[in-house]
Amino acid sequence: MSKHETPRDPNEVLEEYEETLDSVLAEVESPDEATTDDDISLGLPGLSLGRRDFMKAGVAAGAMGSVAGCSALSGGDSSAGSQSTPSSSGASHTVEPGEHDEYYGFWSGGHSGELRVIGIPSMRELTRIPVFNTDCASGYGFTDGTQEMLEEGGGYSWGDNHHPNLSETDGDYDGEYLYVNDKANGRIARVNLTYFETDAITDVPNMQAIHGCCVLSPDTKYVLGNGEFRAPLPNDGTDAKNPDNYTSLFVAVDPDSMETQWQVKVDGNLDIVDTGKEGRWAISSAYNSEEATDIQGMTKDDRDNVKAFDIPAIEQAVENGNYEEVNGIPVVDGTQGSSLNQGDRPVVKYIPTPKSPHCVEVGPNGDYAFIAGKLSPTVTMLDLNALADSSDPDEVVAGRPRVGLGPLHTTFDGNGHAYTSLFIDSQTVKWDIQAAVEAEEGSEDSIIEKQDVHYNPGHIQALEAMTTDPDGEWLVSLNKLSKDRFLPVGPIMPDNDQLIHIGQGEKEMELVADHPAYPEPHDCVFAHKDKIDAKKVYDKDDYEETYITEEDSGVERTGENSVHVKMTTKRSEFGLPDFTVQEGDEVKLSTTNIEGVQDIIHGVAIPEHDINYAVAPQDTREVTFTADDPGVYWIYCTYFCSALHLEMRSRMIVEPAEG
Ligand code: CUK
Ligand code: CUA
Repeated sequence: MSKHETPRDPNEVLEEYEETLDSVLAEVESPDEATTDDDISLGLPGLSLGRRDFMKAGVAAGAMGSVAGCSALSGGDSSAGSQSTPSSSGASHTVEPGEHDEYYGFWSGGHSGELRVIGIPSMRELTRIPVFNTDCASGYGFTDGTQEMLEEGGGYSWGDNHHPNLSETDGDYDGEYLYVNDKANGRIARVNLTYFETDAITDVPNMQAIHGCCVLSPDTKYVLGNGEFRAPLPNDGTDAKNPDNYTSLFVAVDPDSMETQWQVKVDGNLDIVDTGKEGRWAISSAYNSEEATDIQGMTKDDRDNVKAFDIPAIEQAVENGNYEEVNGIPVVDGTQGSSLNQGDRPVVKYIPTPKSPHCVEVGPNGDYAFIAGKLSPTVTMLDLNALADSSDPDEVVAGRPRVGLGPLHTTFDGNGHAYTSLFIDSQTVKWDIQAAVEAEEGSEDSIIEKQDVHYNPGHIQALEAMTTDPDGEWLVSLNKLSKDRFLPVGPIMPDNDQLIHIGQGEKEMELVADHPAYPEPHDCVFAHKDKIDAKKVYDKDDYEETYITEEDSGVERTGENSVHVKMTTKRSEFGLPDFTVQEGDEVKLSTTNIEGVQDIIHGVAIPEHDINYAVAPQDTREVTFTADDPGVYWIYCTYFCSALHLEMRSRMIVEPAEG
């Protein structure tokens, strides 16, 4: 059934909204918060909404739906499937067989620890890049270099990546690197976009959760990270039971060396971070200014302090020696009482903002930071140009439109519009930035339209929205719940990434596709395909490993109990049909794929030794293992490389130790 067929009865729509609200309430249960006839509690202390507010939101959106004839209130009946839907605007996201997408999308994979590369507008998954996880298809985490990198990067077997960021030059993507945080273990990783592989992981000292993560515009001077969890500093057991002495840190990591440069300690929690376009301000959202350790305490106050980090002022403090060194890292005191915050150039400005605000996105021209209220139905716009001279909310708050319930993230089309995800309303709201500046605080005047999404969106992202020059056209809503949108696949359901056509902002939003996502993307970032130069064959000059030729293939004894086995791979044979080692030998196996042809990958699997890895054309990979048990072990190729792929084998013979 087409979503444009029958306009719906407004009463029915209101009823549906009531039901949605009830189910939200059931999910956020809180037995002590009584629900009265007049007030609806979301089970979060300090937050209650008049039932009338809720009705009003429904009616307003309903009116818009009937006037514009759009799908704003079509609710669950939208027929947009994972195939292309013929659309009234003529927007098609179909990419014909053999054609390429226009944009790369880089999706964080949440607690799967990986990144996913998705083509826009087709939404086809192109590849996955293991980052904090291990991956047996590529051998990431099993080969010598990658295993060491994970080991030195903390030795954890998983991570929780949320915020992928592309490196910038002059405020635009330069296609070199992608940086992503590990919220779980306080790490930042770098992905090389020439080969689409993780090449560095930094385990940042003194921090448990690095949640917000961004690069400092316009030239990626630092990768910045927000410590979310407060803990004693140093966290060595001293003062463990006294939350008054816990602290949160903000960190700057060098994008080349990936070494931690400095940290700033602040009051309250940090959450998400984005920077202005001039390299001075990093704005962090925050919750728990109450510095509590439970949910009641964390949500008690009506306002939390958004923090504006003055990067040059912090650098100056470090240079002047105004820091305390903790675990080798200079930690600058950015708490409210710090002497560094008393003069006319404080290192951190505190700006009270309603209420447990979740996100920060700086708009395209760098004038405003948009801070979504989460527990307040508003987005607060900070005037970054006014920030240098004041942190008085009356002077730096440029606008505060009321956008709807549960605003979490905002994105931009580059033509004066902002799009905010509404977690509780399950909508994307499009609004006019200038109108919001001119309107009263709390006004809905700037709202242009609302589009239902399914369901409960977190991040939304439009094409190149984080650059100085967004491209518009497509927007993706990353919805946390899919509920009834897909065939049931057991109780752990996929998320639902929805593609919405926005044009250049002149059009009505149109929902075009649903795409299930494995748990759990949080954020994504898009780059035009021309900005990324992905190589199809390795350049051996880029690597230090010794390239192995067919003549090099052989076994070299390197010690009483160690051997170095070198062999090539090509269609359809390993450089050694067999090789012999002694029981107990430590075997270092180096393999080079000597193919020069793109897309001919060979895999090296050694049964019963827990080894499998891929070698791409012109690449060399190494593994080290112990040959514990005497016997014959067939080594076979795991990538279907030729008609004689099954015959592509070698034998490792492990001779019993003497005596
Ligand atoms: S957070 Cu997940 S929905 Cu890490 Cu950007 Cu807002
Ligand atoms: Cu080489 Cu299959």
